[in-house]
Amino acid sequence: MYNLQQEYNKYTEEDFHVWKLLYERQFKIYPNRAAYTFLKGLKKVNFVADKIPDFDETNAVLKETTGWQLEVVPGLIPDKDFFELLSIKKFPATTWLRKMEELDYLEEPDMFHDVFAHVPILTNQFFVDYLQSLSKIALKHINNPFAIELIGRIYWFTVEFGLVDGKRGLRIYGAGILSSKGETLFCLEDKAVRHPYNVKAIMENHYYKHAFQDRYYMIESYAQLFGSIEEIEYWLDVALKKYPSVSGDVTKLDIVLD
Ligand code: HBI
Ligand code: FE
Repeated sequence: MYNLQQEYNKYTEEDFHVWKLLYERQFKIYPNRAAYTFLKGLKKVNFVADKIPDFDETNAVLKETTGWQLEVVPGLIPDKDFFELLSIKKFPATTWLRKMEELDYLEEPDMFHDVFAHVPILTNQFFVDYLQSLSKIALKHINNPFAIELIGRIYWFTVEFGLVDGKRGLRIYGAGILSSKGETLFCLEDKAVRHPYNVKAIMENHYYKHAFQDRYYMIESYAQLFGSIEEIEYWLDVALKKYPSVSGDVTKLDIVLD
């Protein structure tokens, strides 16, 4: 699709320094915060502080684990391309790293977000089956911005900002949190608002891209996530029937589904 390669020999001293800094800063606050499945996956894909991951090596591990592969993309890509790649078990990933002055926040996801934070959980079969199934629902409605917004909310509150409250206690699996020091600390504090995973509630309310989330949703397991695909299709159909012709900025739209 994009026909891009990771050009490993082009990484600079600063790139390696940024990777190491971000890796160690996150790893230090992960105990009792990052999900067990994420930490297990991090070991499996063999990400370390002193080495920017080589996609060929990462792809070899993913191939033999869940069969997924990393697909190099230049940055944010259109929803159609994004979901098409996920539907064929390819995870879109950038290969460039933020600069030192962007350490704490950057507009677009860089490789630290796409790879360090998103990739380890691609070793979990329930999670990748959920991701692939969700992308297939999106492709069925790819020309309906309202439907894509609702699916985008589900993606946002699971893949990017999801929490899991399993047998080991409350932990983080969402990549948008795991790649951010501030939100990794904030989301588990008492002042953060947390609800049990709820497909209807997630679809009904808009979200903010550039601030800590004003609510988080907790799954009990990745099996529950994969098991919620039918419910996602159900509530999406309810929404499309109740709001047959939505126009304007859907990203700020709050709806009522029952
Ligand atoms: N493109 N590269 C990239 N990475 C993303 O996470 C991404 C994207 N395009 C669209 C998108 N995410 C969101 O709109 C998803 O909800 C589809
Ligand atoms: Fe992301």
